[in-house]
Amino acid sequence: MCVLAVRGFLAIVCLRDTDAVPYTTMLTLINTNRMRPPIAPIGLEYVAEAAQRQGIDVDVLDLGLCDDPDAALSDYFSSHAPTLVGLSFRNVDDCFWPSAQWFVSDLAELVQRARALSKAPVVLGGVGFSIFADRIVEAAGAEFGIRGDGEAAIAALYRQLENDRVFETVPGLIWRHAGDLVGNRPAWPEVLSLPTQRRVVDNVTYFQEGGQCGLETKRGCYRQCMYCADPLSKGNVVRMRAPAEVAHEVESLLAQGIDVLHTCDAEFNIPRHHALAVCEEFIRRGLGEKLHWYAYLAVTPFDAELAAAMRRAGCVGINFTGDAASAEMLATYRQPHRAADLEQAVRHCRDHGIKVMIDLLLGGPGETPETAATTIDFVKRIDPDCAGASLGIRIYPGTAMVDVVHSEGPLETNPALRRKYEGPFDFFQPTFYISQHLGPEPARLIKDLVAGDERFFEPMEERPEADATDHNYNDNTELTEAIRGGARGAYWDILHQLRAT
Ligand code: B12
Repeated sequence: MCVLAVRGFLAIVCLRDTDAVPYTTMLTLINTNRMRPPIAPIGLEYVAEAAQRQGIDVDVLDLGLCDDPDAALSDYFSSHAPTLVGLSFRNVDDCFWPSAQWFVSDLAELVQRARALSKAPVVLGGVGFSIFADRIVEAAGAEFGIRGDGEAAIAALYRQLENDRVFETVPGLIWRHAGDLVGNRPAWPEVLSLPTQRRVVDNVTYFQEGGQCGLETKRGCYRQCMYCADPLSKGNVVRMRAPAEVAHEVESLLAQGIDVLHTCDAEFNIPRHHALAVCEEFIRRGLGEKLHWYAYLAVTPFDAELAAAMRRAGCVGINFTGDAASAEMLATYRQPHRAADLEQAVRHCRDHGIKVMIDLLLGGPGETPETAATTIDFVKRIDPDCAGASLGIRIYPGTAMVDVVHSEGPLETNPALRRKYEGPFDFFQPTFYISQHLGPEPARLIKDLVAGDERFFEPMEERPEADATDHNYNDNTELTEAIRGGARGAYWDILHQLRAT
């Protein structure tokens, strides 16, 4: 393995047995995510290691850690002629109203740039990418895209490019055939095994600059929350890793000095038995004493036994997908939990010394000032450490949210729809739903309901001058600086601690 420094950062990692031989046949994987604080490209890392296990020479060019991505690309391609270039595209947009930043144009520029520097075909992949796969392949002008899990698919594509080009055999592949885009079903293998050392990406720098590193214990979600895109990118069947494999990965990260983690599962406790098994394995290996970790959880199933096991296994913070506490809005969002479950969940966290954050989704179909007040007042009373008062639902094609919006009449005249782009409505671009019943200044209304309660992360107002800070993790200077100053943990916890000082 060789590591090359690009302008002060470790940006290129080559996975080869020897550095001496000039390679012309290889797979180059590029991380395109440059948000700050930086999040390590765990998906790209799993893909790189899987390709390497299949005997493919892999380079990882990490633009997330470069001062000057353009120069890094030129430097790299001046001495490398890969067979295939893969770009990971994690965030299609920032999913945050009213900033509504969209990154597809940047990706298209990058694809152009790669094409100018290399003859290799370009394949796109990633979690955000998988939600809109066809549209992004088209918009970015790439030759290929892989929707869903990338581990098996990337090796299969690479082999087909070297051999017979039978693209129908590559899971999740999108390609051009006779001028049209065609696609295969994604690979969401039921048995999920990801043996990994976590040394392909410079996780140590990501830890220092990003405050935590990611870890997956499972993929996929069978819940049917009306707004959620996870089933589109990860499938609707839960696929679980063996707890021993997960624990081994934690040990590899600990060996690098990385001792604060965040799960990358949709919800850690679905299913509960697997969450418990992972915790028991961590406890058995004594990891709970060496590690702090945070997780996203559904509000149910959660009980004292799971809370106790999570704490003993090193969990220090849980972010619950609360959405709402009003019965009407919970039903609208298709959440199986009730307000009382939310109260129980907070109590279990308190009893077991776990910090607790409740993510709310305000402004969905049917939200009124009364339902919003019910939710906010209830959350104040049950007293979590923090609550994210997000306002506005990003509408993803292929979710039930789209059916609801269409059932409300023509898009053009629907007062609930918010966007920053011109022309016909297109949910490929960030389009948000904020119930019109919240009036002309919904963020103001929510802020009034929050009434300065510091436990809440408030929504942003549409008037740009109105907000000094926010809890958008896209280019968040406050967070980035705190992490540089030594803060570690989930971003809500870091922001919460900053407020307390
Ligand atoms: C955990 C998480 C977080 C954590 C990250 C913690 C950490 N240390 O990793 C935190 C809370 C920090 C976070 C923040 C944000 N997040 Co987030 N996050 C997730 C979550 C739950 C998991 C992502 C993940 O790592 N998955 C695990 C990896 C292994 O999977 P993967 O990346 O998909 O990779 C696989 C495939 O995609 C593919 N693949 C990946 N790369 C490549 C490359 C090639 C070439 C190929 C062929 C294949 C391929 O193969 C991989 C292995 O099979 C997802 C939702 C979800 N369930 O996936 C949202 C999600 C990715 N987040 C999202 C967003 C919007 C954000 C923020 C922008 C929010 C904000 N405004 O603050 C920030 C961005 C932060 C940043 N710097 O990038 C959105 C993106 C959707 C979109 N509209 O683009 C998602 C999908 C949630 C959602 N539905 O809204 N997030």
